Amino acid sequence: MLSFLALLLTCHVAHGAEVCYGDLGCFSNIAPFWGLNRPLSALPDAPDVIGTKFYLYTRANPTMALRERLVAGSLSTFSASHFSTARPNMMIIHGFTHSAQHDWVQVMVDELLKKEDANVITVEWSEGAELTGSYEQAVANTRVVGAQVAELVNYMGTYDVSGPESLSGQNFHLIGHSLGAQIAGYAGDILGNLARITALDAAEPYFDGMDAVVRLDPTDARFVDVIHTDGSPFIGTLGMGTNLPIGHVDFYPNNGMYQPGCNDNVVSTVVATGVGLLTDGYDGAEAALACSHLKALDFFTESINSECPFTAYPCDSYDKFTQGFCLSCPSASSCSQIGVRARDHYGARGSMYLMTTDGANGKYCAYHYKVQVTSSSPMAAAAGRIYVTFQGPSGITDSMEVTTDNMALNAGVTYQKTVISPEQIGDVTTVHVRFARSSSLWDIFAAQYYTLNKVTITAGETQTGYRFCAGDSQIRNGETVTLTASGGEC
Ligand SMILES: [Ca+2]
Repeated sequence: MLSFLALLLTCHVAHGAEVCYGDLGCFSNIAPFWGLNRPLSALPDAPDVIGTKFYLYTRANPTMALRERLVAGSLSTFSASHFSTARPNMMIIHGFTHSAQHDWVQVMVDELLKKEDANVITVEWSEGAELTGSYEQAVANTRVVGAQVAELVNYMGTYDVSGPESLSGQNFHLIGHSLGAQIAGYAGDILGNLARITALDAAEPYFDGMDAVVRLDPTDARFVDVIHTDGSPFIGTLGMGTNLPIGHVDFYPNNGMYQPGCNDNVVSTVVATGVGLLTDGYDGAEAALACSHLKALDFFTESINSECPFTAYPCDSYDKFTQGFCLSCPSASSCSQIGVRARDHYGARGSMYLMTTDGANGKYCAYHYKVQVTSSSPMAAAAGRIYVTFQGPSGITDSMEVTTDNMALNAGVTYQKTVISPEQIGDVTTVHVRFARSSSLWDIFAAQYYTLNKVTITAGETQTGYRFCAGDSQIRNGETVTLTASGGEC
């Protein structure tokens, strides 16, 4: 295998070449744009082959039918449009096999314009990102599109309505999905003063392990926030996004590899892809094959105007996060919010974790709670599972397991977990604790009841704690005890 790779590499060294496309610059396919992690390195297609186009949406022309084409260097396209230098600028860049005409682009435009009176520009480069071409060619083409994005941003900086403006990259937020995130990186690298890049599941194949000039990295903008949703390895599991931290802040919803509601089994995913292809054509196939990869779009779009904050928490690992160890936000900048509002936590850095729902009820955002259940001491050793439901003035949660499968339940031990509720239930007033005794023969001598000392709940989003004293209640198999909030120690 290695010798085969070496042969490939040798061939490409021998065929190393360069193309130049006027003001966009010259592009070669030798190192650093070639290497072990990119054994096939194509030269980018010419701009007229890629056919990149920029379309402006504003609150005055918010639909695809009313979008206005902007051309770098063409003053008339700007003066005839609704563009205004007084507004912030956002640019949406699609990835491999997509186009600026995909439904998700219009939905994202709608939400951005609902939130803010902005210039929202969509980048169309689908002819350079076609499935009928090769991924290797689309990867190469991202460099030309990145240079074209930078060219337009620079032109907008010098475009003059009523006097000198200095718009440039300072007031720009590029939002890129998959290969579009890498395009944003190239544009930011050229501009040097770009305000922000949001990477939505940035493409992994041919980028992971490459030099920072080849891929998105924190030097490409003053603030780079990354949402990872499909970060399992491409080889073996078909994960299309990078799992590596590549921004100032990297968000890993649900651990960033497999998303709730998506199939994480390669074989059944491939079967589902075939079924999708037969029933719904390409979109059906993609919905199965790229399910987790597309969730980054859903999370970002929902975050724009969501009442639910999409809070994310710094943690050493997702395992520790699910075990309830990381729901505290000791300072204002230690936690962040996934999506548009990540900018409100400019000082927050590093890897952040959060959980979401599977979106079955139309939204993904959820509220996090750390639940701690403490057994009495002394108590007879029990075995089984513990479930907790809690409620406040605005709602009640589902029943959620605090244990992990049937386990030994010993005296004076606290079992804890991070759980989520899709609804904000307000101050927690009541907790219901249920015990399911293990029916395993191995646990035949375990106590017939579990003895509960107290329950503590901490709401991550509000950083508020609630304590519920149980007075050493004995809970038998299948029974539930209901506790109300206590003021002091138990
Ligand atoms: Ca870079």
